[in-house]
Amino acid sequence: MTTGKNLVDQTRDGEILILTIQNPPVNAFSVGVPEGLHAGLDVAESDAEVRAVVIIGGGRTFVAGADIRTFDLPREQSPDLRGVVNRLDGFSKPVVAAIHGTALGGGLELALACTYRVAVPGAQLGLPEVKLGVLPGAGGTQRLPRVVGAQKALEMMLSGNPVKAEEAGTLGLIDELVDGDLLTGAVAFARAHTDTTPLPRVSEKTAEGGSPELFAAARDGIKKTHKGQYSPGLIVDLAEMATRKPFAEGYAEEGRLFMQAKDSPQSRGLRHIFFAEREAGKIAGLDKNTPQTEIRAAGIIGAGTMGGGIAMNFLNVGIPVTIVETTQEALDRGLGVVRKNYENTAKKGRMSMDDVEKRMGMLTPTLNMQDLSGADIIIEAVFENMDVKKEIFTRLDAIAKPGAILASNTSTLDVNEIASVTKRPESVIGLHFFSPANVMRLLEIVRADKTSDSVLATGMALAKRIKKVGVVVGVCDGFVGNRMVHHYGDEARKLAEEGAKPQDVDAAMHSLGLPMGPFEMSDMAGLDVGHLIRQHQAKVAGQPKPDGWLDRIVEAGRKGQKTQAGIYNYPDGRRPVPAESTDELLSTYRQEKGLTPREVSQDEATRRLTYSLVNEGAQILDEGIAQRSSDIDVIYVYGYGFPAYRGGPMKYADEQGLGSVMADLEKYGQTPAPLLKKLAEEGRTFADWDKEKARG
Ligand code: 3H9
Repeated sequence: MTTGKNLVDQTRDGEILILTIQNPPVNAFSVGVPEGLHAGLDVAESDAEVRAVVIIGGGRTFVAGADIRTFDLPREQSPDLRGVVNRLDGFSKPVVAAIHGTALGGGLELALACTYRVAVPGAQLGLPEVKLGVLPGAGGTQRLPRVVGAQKALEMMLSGNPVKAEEAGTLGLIDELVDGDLLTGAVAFARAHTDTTPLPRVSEKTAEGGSPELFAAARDGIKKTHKGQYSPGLIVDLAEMATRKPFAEGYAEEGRLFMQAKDSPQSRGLRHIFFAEREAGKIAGLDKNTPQTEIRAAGIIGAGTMGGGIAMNFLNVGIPVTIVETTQEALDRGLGVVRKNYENTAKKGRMSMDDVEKRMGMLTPTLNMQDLSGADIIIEAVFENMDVKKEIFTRLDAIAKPGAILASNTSTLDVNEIASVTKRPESVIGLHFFSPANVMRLLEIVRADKTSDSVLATGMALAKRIKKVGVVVGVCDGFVGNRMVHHYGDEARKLAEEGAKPQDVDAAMHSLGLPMGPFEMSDMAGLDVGHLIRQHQAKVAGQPKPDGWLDRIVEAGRKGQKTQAGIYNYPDGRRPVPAESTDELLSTYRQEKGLTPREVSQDEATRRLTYSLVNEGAQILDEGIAQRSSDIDVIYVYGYGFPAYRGGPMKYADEQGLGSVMADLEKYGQTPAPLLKKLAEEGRTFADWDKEKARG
């Protein structure tokens, strides 16, 4: 396609032609890049004085990959990376790829088609396509095994993780590590190779180490690491071809399979999450230059599982933490757990014992809340009780220094009410971490009515700094994630009442790729929590004591995993085994309530459960509790195990078509939320709604 667009600068250093790709921020291979490279190669071909070419990225990086945004375009409008790669492979003069920042995906494929590669220390080289549900589609599956061997190539392509230039050097992936200025080094390297004949070509090499056992093990491995996913198997097949077939054959097959993978719903789901995660960091209506509080020291109230886990996030990035408890015993226990977590990581070889001590050395335990007076942010992480939280915030108001951020890790309570007991509600925010807080990447950032822009912006920046995915949510019972999960749990309970076995309800969600179904999740969280809430709500409303089948399970002393018995039995502590007692209890319950059990198909269970999430999600959007439907997807993928390759519940609904989602909701007796109904009737999607809202 000719667009007239050219994103590549041409300059000369004597007989070396320098092509600089200028497509900030990451020099993605967009329309205008191939045009510019071809124009440069035309010059190199026609000008006898040009003896070699250097391709380099302008700004902070080499090419970070094909432009993912163009994957939805028709083929003829897409930037033709394979065209450039083909030309480079047979090019008559040496071409040197000069790499800094990242050479990822199509970026590394571009470099692999060049004659030579040089890089600065610290540059990263990788083929992350698997993370987007595709496969390297511009020769990567055929060239990488020919350079680094089949085993390392499989490892890189299946993990998607890059290697640093230093390691790339030992693998033969780069020809020289450049100390000092990259362009100067690359030009010197090119100059030293102008007379080399014949020019080395990766496509002419043989891929080493491709034993049948290696590929059999890889096929076995991906069943666990990439369960239910489509592209990893194709990557293994193509890597095997690289070791067995002529280059041209494997390359042609790669091109065909790339298009197939790119057009799969799994890739659409993963691409959606890639952009959704980045979008979630943008807060509508907030100026980019909003001043932020510098976080140099943190305070945490509560050294339980949550408080300890939260502390670890700060310690991991070098922010010292003061942690407060009410008794020495609780403090010792909490610190013991943090230490043990770090020591376990050290045992696995992922950190040194020195690092363990360094981190523990930055954690100051205390029984005196007054010791929090120097903290820039204080996070309360005590149990969910409004009175206790209000008391803590009243005290904090008197202790915390002016400008300090006062955060609550509440998962359900009204942050406005908590803020109201302070004289500085603008400094109060909710930071809802997910358990285990040192592992789970999601952070719901709760914006209360009076939270200032600066505090909100600091909360989002802090999320990034402690390597979480922050999503802004509004105040309501359960915020976004738990509010939706509440409806999901209700639907699961109803399915069991209607006749489904709990393990079949869970299996329905496994079939969608979730590691846990709703009942396994309830058992893990503890059934007593919901039971206590229901009892409390009934008491407040003056209603009789709740007597659902889940209440009966708790009353029988089965609180979930922690008592080794809940909806399931846990003979080895962790693995759920269906419990006959639950079946009997359910059967008695149905009889008492006059419910006639019926067959519930897995398909019905999957739809009802998933759409209960979607329906509440639509309501949440309508109320402005979430900024965009893609934020809800990020929450469900990072906080609740919804498979990224399905794109999250809202994207999943878009893929099914909102008309069919609405029809199913009605068929199964749920009332579609007004927004869902409206979009369905107009033939639109949640993604359309997000776009429209972003336009204002
Ligand atoms: C591929 O190459 C297929 C080929 O094999 C075959 C083709 C035939 N495209 O992450 P950041 C945007 S598949 C379009 O915040 P960082 C990103 O959305 C591709 N846009 O920065 C964001 O936009 P905004 C294989 C892209 O410094 C902005 O750039 N490559 C792309 O934290 C900044 O990004 C990959 O999978 C792209 N490829 O991280 C690499 N990449 O400002 C994907 C980024 O509007 N990218 N953007 O929100 C990354 O992993 C990270 O972005 C990177 C920088 C590490 C590069």
